[in-house]
Amino acid sequence: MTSIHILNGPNLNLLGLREPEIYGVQTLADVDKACTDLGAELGLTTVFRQSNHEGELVDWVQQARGEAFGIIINPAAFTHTSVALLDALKAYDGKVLEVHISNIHQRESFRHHSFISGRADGILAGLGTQGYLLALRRMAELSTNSS
Ligand code: CA2
Repeated sequence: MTSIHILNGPNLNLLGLREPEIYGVQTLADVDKACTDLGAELGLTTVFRQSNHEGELVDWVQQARGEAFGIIINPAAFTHTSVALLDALKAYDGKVLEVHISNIHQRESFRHHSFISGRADGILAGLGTQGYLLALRRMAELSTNSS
């Protein structure tokens, strides 16, 4: 089975518990379950992880080498700060899709720049948690058609 690793950055463990006006009411566990269910329909296995620690996310990106067809990543605040995560993703040879629940371009100017986008094969922002599912559908498409 094709494996997709879904990585989530700092504070996303609070999803659904705080700031529902920005991030919605679904918890990260809800998103994990929705991804597992859709993945099963699409013939993909999903590994869903969250960390508040930059180094741990870097380790997980490195671990995905040779294990995962693709990485779906919401780097959260590390989007705007992390060259380390960018470098790890550049060393990864599979597909990378960057997801943001909110539309980062409609928010404060410091959220407008992403270090990750230069490596991402696609970017989804402002689609709520549905962005994860759309990214998964895109991974299914890429794994069968490669374009
Ligand atoms: O829109 C997104 O998905 C973000 O990646 C979320 C990050 C933010 O720093 C990015 O600019 C955009 C923040 C994740 C924190 O998530 C929370 C969820 C609920 C309550 C508090 C934080």
